[in-house]
Amino acid sequence: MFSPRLIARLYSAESVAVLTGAGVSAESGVPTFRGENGVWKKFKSEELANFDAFMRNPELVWEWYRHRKEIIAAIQPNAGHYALADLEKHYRRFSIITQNIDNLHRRAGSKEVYELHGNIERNYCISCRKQFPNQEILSKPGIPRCSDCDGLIRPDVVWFGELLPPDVWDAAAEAAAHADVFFSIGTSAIVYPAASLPIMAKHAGAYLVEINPDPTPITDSADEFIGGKSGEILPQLLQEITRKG
Ligand code: BV8
Ligand code: ZN
Repeated sequence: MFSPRLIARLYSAESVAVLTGAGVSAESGVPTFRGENGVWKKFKSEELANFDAFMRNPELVWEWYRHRKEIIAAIQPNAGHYALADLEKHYRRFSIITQNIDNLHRRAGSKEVYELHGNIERNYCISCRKQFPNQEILSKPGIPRCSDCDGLIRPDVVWFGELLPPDVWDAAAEAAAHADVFFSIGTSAIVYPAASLPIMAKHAGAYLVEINPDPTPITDSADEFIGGKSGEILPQLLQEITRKG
């Protein structure tokens, strides 16, 4: 399943970076965005994941996020998350750059995690930016309002048309630029600027590996494409590396 080239590269690598998308959490039961049962299917993304939609219809956007917060509160990391957390221990530098907002990498034990699109367990007031954890706002129905200034509370995620957190983006871009091996796992590679990271890494000299059941727009640029589910492939990769290690 893994080429001798990849194993040799992983064996000699100092620095590894991994971009993950919704596919890595699919086997935990988190619906992806663009799959057949994707969350975008019921709603169109422009109706939900952008600030104007939120200001126009906070009720609908909060209904969607309450639904997703409930799903995410009830699930566990899968074997793919745990394999990535174990792989981290074998490298001087191992960065997880995730588009996912479900916090599953950290819950699986990964330490260096860059959340490009925020975290659904965090919320903040749009007027005074006071932070609110889920348990504080999910207990009450309707649109959550700030206890200090009565401002609208929003999920701490990056919506379309919004800038990614500059410090997180800078750290992710730096990790991609210095990776000996860069993995793109479980992402359709169509949301920017996240989708530019695999190509940035390859141009900087990384060996680019894609893990996905289906090809994506970056598959042709990858040095290696491993077709299949991350929850099945990653534990086998860990076994291969630790066997040799
Ligand atoms: C910005 C957070 C700039 C909220 C999300 C036209 C061209 C190019 C770009 C643009 C354009 N028009 C607009 C843009 C920019 C836009 C963009 O890229 N749009 C796309 C759709 C074209 N980007 C932005 O707006 C970004 N901001 O650019 O700001 C700017 C500049 C100046 C001033 C102001 C601003 C912000 C983007 C972030 C949006 N937020 N989510 C939330 O989650 O509620 S995006 C959303 O999509 C999620 O974060 C998700 O992670 C992300 C990417 O989706 P994927 O993770 O890839 O998931 P998907 O379902 O698509 O794919 C799953 C994959 O897994 C599939 O390939 C499947 O085969 C695979 N899979 C399935 N099962 C498994 C599996 N793989 C492995 N194992 C399995 N078991
Ligand atoms: Zn406030």
